[in-house]
Amino acid sequence: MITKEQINIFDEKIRAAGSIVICAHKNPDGDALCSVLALAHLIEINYGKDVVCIYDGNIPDNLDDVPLRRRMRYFEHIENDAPFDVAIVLDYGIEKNIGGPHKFIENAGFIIELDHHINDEKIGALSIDDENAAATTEIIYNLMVVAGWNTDLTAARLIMTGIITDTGCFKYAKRGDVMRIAANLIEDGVDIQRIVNDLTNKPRKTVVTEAASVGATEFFYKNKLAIAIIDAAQYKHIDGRGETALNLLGQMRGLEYVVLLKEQKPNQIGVSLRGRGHAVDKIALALGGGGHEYAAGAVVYDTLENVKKRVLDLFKGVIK
Ligand SMILES: [Mn+2]
Repeated sequence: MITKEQINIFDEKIRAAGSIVICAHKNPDGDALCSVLALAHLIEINYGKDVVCIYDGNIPDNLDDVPLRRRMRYFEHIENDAPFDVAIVLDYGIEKNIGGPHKFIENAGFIIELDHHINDEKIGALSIDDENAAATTEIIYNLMVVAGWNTDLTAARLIMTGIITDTGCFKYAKRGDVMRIAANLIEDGVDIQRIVNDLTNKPRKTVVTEAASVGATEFFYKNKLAIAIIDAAQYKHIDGRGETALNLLGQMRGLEYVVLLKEQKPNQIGVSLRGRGHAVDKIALALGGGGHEYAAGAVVYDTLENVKKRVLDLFKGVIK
């Protein structure tokens, strides 16, 4: 529930701001990127303010066709002469996920956060969080409605892209609310098929590399756990999390858990975890990461071999 008081503070801070910056977590996914762009766009059309949209890491190629994508600026290209009056942090989970933009946040005059991750240490002086929201763009939609903002098709497409990303195209939707929002967005003119086509438009190398890693997958614990590996040489061909590999393995009969280990650099392993009706968030936490119940991840600073051993040990206690 977004309260009148939250809206009033948001309104007052944005009206008074001479400069506004927005960011989300490092290596933004569809929800992180689209929340940044949707909120920046809505602030611009409703308050007439310029908003600086920044990111750290890499934006996956499959988000190239997202509306306003070109507005995203790499944080190191920002000249920070004076601190921003207002910083807005979206979809970030925990503070260290923010990455490079953190320096602009901590200097800012006022910090606002909108997030759907479980997080007890909030960075925002104003927190418009909702752990039940399926996506951060769902919170932005609710803010827009409660505040009575003007909107347009660009904002609607961005909000829908965030929802489609974080619900795995509605597969993980747990509440009717997100479906009702999606229904409203369709009536406002959003074309779901076009968004899904744009999001699944990957380079050949990416698909072939991810498929090869699926082909070499190892299975453990009576074939309930799959571990696929993308080594350093393959990593440069994939883009983002390795969704193609995760989705393909996620279709396998009898499988309960999917793990994808990505050797991002020597001794830096990205771990993506998916549970098929089984929770993986606690395993991600044990690895120093986080995420959602059935889709979570971590980055572990160790060798591929050691990380694989740790993952196997953690699942040993979980799989019956
Ligand atoms: Mn999200």
